[in-house]
Amino acid sequence: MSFAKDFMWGAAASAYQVEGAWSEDGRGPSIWDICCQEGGHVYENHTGDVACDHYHRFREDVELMKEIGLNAYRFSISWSRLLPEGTGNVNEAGVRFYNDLINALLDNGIEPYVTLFHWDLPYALYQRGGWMNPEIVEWFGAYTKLVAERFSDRVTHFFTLNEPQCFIGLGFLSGTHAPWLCSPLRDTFAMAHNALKAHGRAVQMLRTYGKRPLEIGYAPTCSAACPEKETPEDIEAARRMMFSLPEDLRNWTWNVAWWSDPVLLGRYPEEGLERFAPYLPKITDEDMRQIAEPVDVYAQNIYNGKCVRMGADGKPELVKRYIGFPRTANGWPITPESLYWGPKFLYERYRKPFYITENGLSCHDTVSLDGRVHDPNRIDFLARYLSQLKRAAGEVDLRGYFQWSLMDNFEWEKGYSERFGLIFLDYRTQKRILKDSASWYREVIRSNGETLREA
Ligand code: GCO
Repeated sequence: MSFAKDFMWGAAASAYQVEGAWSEDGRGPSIWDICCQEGGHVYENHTGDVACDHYHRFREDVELMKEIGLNAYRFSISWSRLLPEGTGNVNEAGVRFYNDLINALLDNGIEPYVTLFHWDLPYALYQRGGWMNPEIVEWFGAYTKLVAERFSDRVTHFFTLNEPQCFIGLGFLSGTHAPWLCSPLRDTFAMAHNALKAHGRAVQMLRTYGKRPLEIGYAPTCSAACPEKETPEDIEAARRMMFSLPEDLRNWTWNVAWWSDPVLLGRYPEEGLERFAPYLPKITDEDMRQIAEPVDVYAQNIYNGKCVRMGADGKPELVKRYIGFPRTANGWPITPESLYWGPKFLYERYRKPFYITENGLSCHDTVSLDGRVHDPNRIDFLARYLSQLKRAAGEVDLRGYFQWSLMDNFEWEKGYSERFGLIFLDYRTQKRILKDSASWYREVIRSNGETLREA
């Protein structure tokens, strides 16, 4: 099997994780700025105040993207860099930064893919209720209108939200992400519904104010369900597990269907409407119409998956991982088949052209005596996963793949302790070093995946 001739090979990053310049040139604070600066939650109290200083070094970084041979770069816009209070006054210096970044990408033949929201909610809006306040739908709409007016003459590809499972689930259920809250269940369902409505409002604004035909998508995340054996029974068991809802309500956000059925199918899953009924906000037909504003593509961040077989009772059951199962530096399981079964099941259900918007791993990367960064584990991981994705290319309308991440960066509550990049960052000097995996990835891109083994 081969990837399509126009398949996009990219890498991804996000504003708070790489830009730094947290209060420079008029940028307003986000909840991550405030919640990190107060200390007490992030590894060694790291913050994104400086991060990779991408705000000042983006031209060098675009040169490195070109050296790697990327033909796409997925980045997010800092809402509070454009609108310091989240609404109202526009920070023209912020607009200038993103215009310069977009122009540098296009000048180097790299297609910009913009994520509108990658978790860095303007703190001023958080103070006004944030995702709990239904007004956020229009706040996000107005922000999107500004982005469309200023950038859609050159940017064609937009993803509205990155991983609502995380910014609601980790921020407000487990409390392991900013603003570190363990909110009442009903609040988290209300926030989730507002977030999905905000997604729909953003689609409407991009359609109305876009300056060219746009390709609009959405980037949730999942742990893909993979059959233990490729038998009809185990495949059916995995398919059912893939779209099931968690039993444990305190972990309810970790699912696919509650977040994607409304966007792609126009309805919440029946099972959830029944089980979650005591905690749900008022849901109107107008809400569902807005949430289901048609998108052009669907996407998913997939790092790993779970192994599933059909139980003797006719119900899907998880297969326990064997002792010594391979894991990445941050302990995530290595499951290459998740990049076949995930896209396969998601495409089967939602029938939209599909992107992998994030995939990659953290490694214990260091600079070796020869001054280079050898990361054989990343090369092996990517070779295995991309071979599986290539297998999916025969069944799924695959449009592109974004490696997480372009460069080592601020890994949320883990601070700078995890290294996911194709580019090594020496944070003392901001020196960038292309890792061996960057050179390996360049050959994969040049061959459009032909150098990859058949899965
Ligand atoms: C996510 C986020 C990224 C993370 C990456 C590694 O998927 O959690 O989109 O911002 O940094 O996935 O955890």
